[in-house]
This record gives sequence, C-alpha cells and structure tokens, in this order.
Amino acid sequence: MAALAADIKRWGEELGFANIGIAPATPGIHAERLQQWLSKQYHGEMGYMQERENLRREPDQLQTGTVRIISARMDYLPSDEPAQGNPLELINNKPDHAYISRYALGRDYHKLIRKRLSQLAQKIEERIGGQHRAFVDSAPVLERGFAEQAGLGWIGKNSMLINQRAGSWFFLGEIYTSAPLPLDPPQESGHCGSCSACIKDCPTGAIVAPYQVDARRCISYLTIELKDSIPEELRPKMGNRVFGCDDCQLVCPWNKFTEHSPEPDFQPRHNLDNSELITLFMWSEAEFEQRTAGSPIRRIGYQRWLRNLAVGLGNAPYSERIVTALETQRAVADDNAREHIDWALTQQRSRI
Ligand code: B12
Ligand code: SF4
Repeated sequence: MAALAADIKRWGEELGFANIGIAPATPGIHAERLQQWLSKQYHGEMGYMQERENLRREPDQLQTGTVRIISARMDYLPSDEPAQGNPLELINNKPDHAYISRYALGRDYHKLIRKRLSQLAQKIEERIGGQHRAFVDSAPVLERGFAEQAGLGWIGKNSMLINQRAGSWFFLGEIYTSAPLPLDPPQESGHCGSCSACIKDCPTGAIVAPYQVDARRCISYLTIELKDSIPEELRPKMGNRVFGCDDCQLVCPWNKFTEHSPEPDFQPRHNLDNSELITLFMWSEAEFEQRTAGSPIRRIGYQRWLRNLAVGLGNAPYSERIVTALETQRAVADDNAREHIDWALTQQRSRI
C-alpha cells in the first residue's frame, strides 16, 4: 500500500495536480462544523447543502466500501496573472470595468478535474481492483475538511484551504477509495496567526467570525447561487464584482507564494479579465450563449448575468452611456433583472 500511495502521488503530478494527500474517510470535527454552519442558516438558498448533509458526514453512504479519501489540488491562477496587486487595481480603481473572479476566467474546471481524477482512479483499479470514484465540487463532499486532513493545507480564517507553498488559488477534488492506503499527516494548522485581513476587507462583512462565512452575505453566493433579488442593502457594497469574488484571497499574505497554473484551459477567454461593464452588459442572449460555452459563467444564465452587471453599473460613476445601456437592455430583461436595472438607473440619476 505504501508503494501504491507513492505511485498515486507520482501519477497525480503527471496528470497536472500540484499535490495529492490521503485522509481517513471520517470527516470528524469538520462534520460538526458543517452542522453548526447549517443550523445558523448560513447556507441561505443552497438547499442541497442541507438535503445531502448525511452524505457529507458519512462518505461510506456516498460510495460503499470507502475507507480513504485521496484529496487532490490543482492550481488555477493563469501564468501571467499576478497573485496580488493588479486584480485589486481593477476592483479599486476601474469601477466601470467588470471584476470576474479568477477561477471563472477560463474554461469550467469541473470536467477537466473530474476527467483527470477518473484517469487516476482507473490506474489504481488496474493495479489493485476495488472501488475508486472521483468527485469534484458539486458532490456532497466536505472537500476542504478532507484536504486539511490529507495535509494539503489548513483552513484559513476566510475558510479557504491555504497551502504554505502555494496560497489558496487552487481547486480541490477527491477519489473515494476502498484501498487502505497509508494516511498523510495533516499540516500544522493555525498559520493565520493574528492576521485578519480577510475579515476586515470582505466588502459585505460575510466572514462573520474567523473560519465562518455566512454565504447569504458573500458576493460569490449573491452573484452565482442566489436566483432571486439581491438584497438592496448589499448591492452598493458589491462594487464591480459581477461573478464571484476574490477579495478575501487577494488580501491574504499567503497568496504572495502562489504557484501559477500551466493549464491552457485556465487562461482568460474573451478578455474577461479586462472588460468594461457596458461591453458585457450589451451582449445579446445569443452572444452570451456563444461566449460562455464551456465557462462556469454559463451556469447562471443570461438573465442573472444582466442582473449582476446591472448592479455593477449602478455602482459605477455616472455616465450617459451607462444610462442608455440600462434603458436599452431593460427591454429584454425579465422581472428580476429589470428590478435591478431600475435600481441601477436610480443610482445613476442620483449622481447627475
Ligand atoms: C457551498 C460552497 C460555497 C458557498 C459557501 C462558502 C463557504 N465558505 O461555506 C459560496 C457560494 C459562498 C462559495 C464561495 C466560494 N467558493 Co465555494 N464551495 C462551496 C462547496 C460546494 C461546499 C463548501 C462547504 O461545505 N461549506 C460549508 C462550510 C461549513 O464548510 P467550509 O466552507 O469548508 O468551512 C470549513 C471551515 O470554515 C471550518 N469552520 C466552520 N466553522 C468553524 C468554526 C470554528 C470555530 C472553526 C475553528 C472552524 C470552522 O470548518 C468547515 C469544515 O471544515 C465547496 C465544494 C465542496 N463540495 O466542498 C466549494 C469550494 C469550497 N469553493 C471554492 C471556491 C474556489 C470558492 C470561491 C473562492 C469562488 C469565488 N471566487 O467566488 C468563493 C470563496 C468564498 C469563501 N471565503 O469561502 C473551492 C475552494 C478551494 C480552496 N482553496 O479552498 C471549493 C473547495 C470548490 C472546489 N472543488 O475547488 N462556495
Ligand atoms: S468571497 Fe468576497 S464576499 Fe465572500 S467572504 Fe470572501 S471577500 Fe467576502
């Protein structure tokens, strides 16, 4: 089993993973923390977090016979992307430009990571038989908890898994396996020390206590998960962040040590890292469908894209071009998007 574990790590590297670690199939304290988080209703409209809670707590229920979780991480920051600095420039000094979170600039990671993990699972099966199943993100898996137990990093005050060498700009994925592989030691936790930059700089105050994110206030949730109206009191705080949010990673000192991704799939597409809000807002539905094919942005659909961009435009300095764009797109917006457009028009006109 020790030789197999070494091979799995080598195969993982060959498949583009930055690190692989092995955890027990018992989430322990992480399951209790999930329970606390749910009882405070921090999951908001993400009903799937509550409904499949037992599967998160008991890996064996998700995949019978699981005794170990092979946890893997893959860096995603594009190779020419600075880890800190420039993205903050876009947020702080270019309010008429859109900020799209770094993970969503290129192709959707789910397929790529699941495919690579399935290839790894296949190699394990060829070697020893048994059952080995790959998961990434959308499955009921406590990914950060297992990654911490597998020694891939520690859960920081912003609740991100942070790696001492690579910061937090990476995705996680797992293989649930019936192979009793030797366990990796967890990384020593608590490297955040007295730093609380993420808590202080979160635009909406979503990190309500160290390690606890109230998703209902998190811009990532508001722009990607929430289907209905974005609470009005939070809209001005969102600035130009129109799909996801990275502030709590951009200010994290550990991200000075970020490793960049060599994956061509994670390179920005369609100038999404440097576009005016108006340009994206004026896309027709057909353009949205075509330009977001294979991107994580596709998931929110055209109307929520308009909704989010309308909030950004409402927060931008007054411009006649913006008012005209809002009035034009009002005609194709559904009720929800239109309500946000009307809010944005009121904001714009209040600045004349
Ligand atoms: C639901 C979800 C969200 C929600 C809720 C986020 C949250 N913090 O819970 C929303 C939509 C807001 C979100 C946002 C983002 N997400 Co998200 N999300 C998930 C998902 C599907 C489940 C997370 C979960 O279980 N939450 C429940 C809470 C309880 O668990 P947790 O966040 O891991 O928190 C742990 C600690 O905070 C700690 N804890 C909690 N309470 C307490 C109390 C004390 C006292 C202590 C000590 C500890 C502690 O214990 C928890 C369990 O270990 C995972 C994928 C997965 N299947 O796991 C991706 C995932 C966590 N997201 C990811 C990413 C990239 C993001 C964003 C960066 C995307 C973006 N740029 O917009 C943001 C980051 C926001 C943030 N600071 O968390 C990555 C994170 C990779 C990493 N390096 O950590 C994951 C792993 C997806 C993936 N496969 O790569 N996400
Ligand atoms: S992603 Fe943005 S809104 Fe969410 S916790 Fe981090 S800084 Fe706050």
